[in-house]
Amino acid sequence: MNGTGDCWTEQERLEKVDPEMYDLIRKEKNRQRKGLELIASENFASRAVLEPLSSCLNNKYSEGQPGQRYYGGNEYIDQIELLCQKRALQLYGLDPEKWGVNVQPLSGSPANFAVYTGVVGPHGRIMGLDLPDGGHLSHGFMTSSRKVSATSVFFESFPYKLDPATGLIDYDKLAETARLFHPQIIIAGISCYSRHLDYKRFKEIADENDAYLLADMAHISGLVAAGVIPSPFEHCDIVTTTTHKTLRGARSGMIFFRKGVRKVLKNGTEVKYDLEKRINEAVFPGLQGGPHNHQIAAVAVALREANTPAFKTYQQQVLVNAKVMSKRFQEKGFTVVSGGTDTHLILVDLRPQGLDGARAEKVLEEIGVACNKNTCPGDKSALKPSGLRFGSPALTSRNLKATDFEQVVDFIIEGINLTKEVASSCGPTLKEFRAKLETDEAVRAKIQAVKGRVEAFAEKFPMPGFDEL
Ligand code: DSN
Repeated sequence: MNGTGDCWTEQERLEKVDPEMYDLIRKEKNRQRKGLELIASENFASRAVLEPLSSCLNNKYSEGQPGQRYYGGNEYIDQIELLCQKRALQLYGLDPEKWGVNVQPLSGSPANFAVYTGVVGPHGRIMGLDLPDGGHLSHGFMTSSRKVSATSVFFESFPYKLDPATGLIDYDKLAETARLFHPQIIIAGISCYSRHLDYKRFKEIADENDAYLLADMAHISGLVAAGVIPSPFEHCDIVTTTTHKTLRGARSGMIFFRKGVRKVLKNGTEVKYDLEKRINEAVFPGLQGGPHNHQIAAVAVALREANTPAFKTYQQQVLVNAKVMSKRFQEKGFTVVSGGTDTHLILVDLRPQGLDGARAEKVLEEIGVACNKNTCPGDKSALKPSGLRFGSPALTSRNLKATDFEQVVDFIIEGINLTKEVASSCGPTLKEFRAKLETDEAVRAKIQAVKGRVEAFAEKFPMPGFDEL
């Protein structure tokens, strides 16, 4: 069945038309089911969310806004996009008189680029958390030798950082640097930072510089929707998000922007926000062509799912499970950056173990645990990260509870111990490490043994959205 309820004939099915691709997708499905998915930005969407993605909506062009399209035949597409907008505003408790939303960005990076393009234009000044400190590429990342992200090529970026002693954002330093850099946008957003953001403090710093405050809530948008962590909407002018992380929707992006009065000058004059037109026009025709209507419909389904008591219960469990992971690691002698977590993610610093993230990530992948290497505060290069980032959203969607997460951490620690064993018996380079890992028979046997137990454990849990294999 596809998203419209039509049945395919046997001959039309992917399995018959393209067995090679069918086989690869089947293998990926198998990997997802048999493994432990701990990448903090991933999740498992429901069957209802996946259905519109393979529907007739894929076929339609609809450049423009609902009611003002450059193509005919958009009667139902308009209704779909308006429904998605309405649900987005409702979910976050936003008054349509004071907030608008654009649901067309293809994902988070394009959403951020559109905001900078529309609001500050070429060479406008932006300040975001540095990537090695937990920020995102699209917050203006550059190094001393290279402008890595296009957001640092087309806009002038200056980072703020963590206090390496605490692993927490150094707001005082941000305020001091902002006074020198005069940013036009300050970005309160993260890719790997496990503590609540102080939006009030961010707003004070933005106001002092007459800058807009942009929250990139991509990682936490599901937690915000459920009301289990502080919301950025009270203090921010613009909020961007992806829709497939904690929000558990289809891969896409959204930009929320304020409308109405921005500030009142000393002489009583009201200054109005003028974000709506600038942001909408930056998305289209500025940066994108036709919106991905199948994604927008699937996001709308996810927004409906997110507006339920069950979703709130899910997000509460996401927080519990992340805390359980953090505590278990600490009890077993590991260092968790910032000493814990307020959200869905944790960052484990492997420097005290004498290890780095790349080697451990590789071994964990081999035993069926998916996570990612990540920089820790004080790391000199994003290319040699010292830590591992873990998140609880995906496995919580598979109904793992606190005790299950303790078992998950124990598997990870087995993997880290194996990493130590291999690292201590080979040469110092990553190449030598990989060679030993891939060819040493005793090491292979140990990996297969742990992998077998990981798979047996993972297969006990339901997998949302998937047909049986
Ligand atoms: N790739 C996402 C993450 O892992 O945080 C952000 O884009």
